[in-house]
Amino acid sequence: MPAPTPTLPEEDLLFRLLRQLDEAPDASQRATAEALGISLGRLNAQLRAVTEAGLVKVSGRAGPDRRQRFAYALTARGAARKVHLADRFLARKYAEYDALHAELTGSGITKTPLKNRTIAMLPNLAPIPELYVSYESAQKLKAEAADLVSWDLTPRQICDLELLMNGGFNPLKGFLSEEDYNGVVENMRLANGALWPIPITLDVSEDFAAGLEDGQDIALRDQEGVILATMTVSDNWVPNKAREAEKVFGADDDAHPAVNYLHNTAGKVYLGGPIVGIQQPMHYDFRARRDTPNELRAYFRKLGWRRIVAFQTRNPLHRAHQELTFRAAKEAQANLLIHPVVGMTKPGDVDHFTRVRCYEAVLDKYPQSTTTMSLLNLAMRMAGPREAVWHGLIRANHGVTHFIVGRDHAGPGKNSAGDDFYGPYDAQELFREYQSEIGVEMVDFKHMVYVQERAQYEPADEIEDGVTVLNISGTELRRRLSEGLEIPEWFSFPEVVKELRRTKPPRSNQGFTVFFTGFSGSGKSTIANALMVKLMEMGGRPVTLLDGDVVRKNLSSELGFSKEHRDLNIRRIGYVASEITKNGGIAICAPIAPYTATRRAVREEIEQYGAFVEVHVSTSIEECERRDRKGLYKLAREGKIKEFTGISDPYEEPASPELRVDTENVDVDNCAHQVILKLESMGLITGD
Ligand code: PPS
Repeated sequence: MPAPTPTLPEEDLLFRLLRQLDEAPDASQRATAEALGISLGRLNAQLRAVTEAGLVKVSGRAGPDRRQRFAYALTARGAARKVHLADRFLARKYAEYDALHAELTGSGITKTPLKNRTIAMLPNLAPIPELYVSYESAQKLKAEAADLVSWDLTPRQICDLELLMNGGFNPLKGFLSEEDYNGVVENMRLANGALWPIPITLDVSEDFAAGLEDGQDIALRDQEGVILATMTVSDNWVPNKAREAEKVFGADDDAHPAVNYLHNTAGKVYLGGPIVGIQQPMHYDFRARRDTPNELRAYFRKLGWRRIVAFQTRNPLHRAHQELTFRAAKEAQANLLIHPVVGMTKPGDVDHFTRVRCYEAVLDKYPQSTTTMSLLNLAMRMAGPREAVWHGLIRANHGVTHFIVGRDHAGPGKNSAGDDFYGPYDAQELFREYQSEIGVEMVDFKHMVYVQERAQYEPADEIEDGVTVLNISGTELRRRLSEGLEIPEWFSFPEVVKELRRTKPPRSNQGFTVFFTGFSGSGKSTIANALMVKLMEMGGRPVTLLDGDVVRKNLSSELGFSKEHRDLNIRRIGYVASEITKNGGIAICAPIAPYTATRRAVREEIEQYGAFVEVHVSTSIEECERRDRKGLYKLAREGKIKEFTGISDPYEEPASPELRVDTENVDVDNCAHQVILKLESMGLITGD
């Protein structure tokens, strides 16, 4: 007769068994049974059950004692189950805190028997569940994971994973399943009804996804190959990205940075499944300023902070921000948490190193012990209203009670028709609607302006007519910085301005890239060469020419002309140009670069460090073919060269380059001169 299928032990025993095996895998069965307070017979039955359920792995071991013949170790699934059970235990305890709180304050009728109670703690300050396993399990999992298929996480996925693992994205337990994803996209809810506005998905390539089976464990690694987590793949699907863009970001328009990312950077397939956290991503910068949700909660408990208002930011703080946050804290009778995002923000933002140095300077301007700062490794999506709700949920997980939501919170800028994606107060409205579910109270941002007569900042809507109101917009500030103009003390703190100037010297001292694009034979290389010589004559900065042909000989000799290879070629050029720009040099690039999305990616990479000047050499295909300097068009027409740009392969014309030059009616010297004039007008080169 076959042995009856063992059933899994009830929840508490299962948790204690998994914990025991995890903490003391080498203990004898007798010691394990004793630790759990059950008989050896029962333990054996339970061990069979958990082994058959794939939660525990048994391996043989030589030893004198019969009962020590086996060693037990949690599988990745067992470790995940243990974390899940611990969460459920904590959830029960929170319910008990709530009941106790309700009873003591008379705010509810729930009564919980005293014997089930544990210490009372404000709910926002009690620990929240993380997805990490113990250090010992992590060591074991790391060794086991050597055999697993690995996915190398993208920078954005690393940010997401960190917040999944440390509880910042609580209640998520992994990357979204298809059912959860659909719920989030359609109505901001997980399948179980919990509020969650932004899809947290593991996007991968089709090739990678095709090799996976349902229920397979995979290793998630950082860019150096360090294993951060394992994931049990429960879902593997091709999402409808256009739908995601419409619903989550409000429009399927590539002008939105996250929509652009969705279509042009993210993989085609999504994987979903629970995560087992092994270790946090490593950060070498500002370590003392980074806190997990539980570390922040512990900090607030230690300092006795009960009400905390958080300020989310991706920009340097100036006087208006300092005034506004200070007022918000007073209004909410709360302490203040400056909680800047240092993961990924909007392309073109001031880098986080500079910003953190600026924040540190501003921290001194608040009354002592009222304010603290912590860095959040979030990858923003710039999703406006939905993002505000998401930010609120993340802050609730970090233990805050109040959250400042301003005008155009997490706004992505203009859409491709030149209009705003969202209304200026949409974010506040959506937040207000979901406030009680988020569990954090909104403090709405007052737009602060400087009143000259009273020499102070005041909310714009409270100012009477007839006084002089001063304001400097973000664009104006950038202009003043790039042209080395004065930034008045009423606008910012001298320490902040000094930091910004250190990072962003006037444009005439920064590096930049001139990026020519156009058909083969359009004259790109000739103009680029002339430009290089003119710039070298002026002196002051090193000039490097990355010509299409030359790059293909040196950097990209193994590449052909498929879309994939062209993209790779242009990205390599972009990478080298960005390094040159970062280090203060001038890079001149002259590839065909036929695809808009790739040119845009290169632009974004370079604009972190300096200007990107796109020059479209607009010679028509007919003229290029007529000139046919290299005889390639003839060969292309004869079908002897395949995928030839303009003949048998596409060229997407730039819609709004910084400059368009026409070689059909203008000579090379004049074209190069037009570029010089453009550079002058942008402040990149000066007469001196
Ligand atoms: S791309 O698309 O930007 O990667 O192309 P690029 O690196 O600029 O290389 C273009 C030069 O390669 C020669 N060549 C071709 N061009 C286009 N299509 C096909 N199939 C092709 N095969 C060879 C051509 O001489 C280009 O040189 P330029 O300097 O543009 O005339």
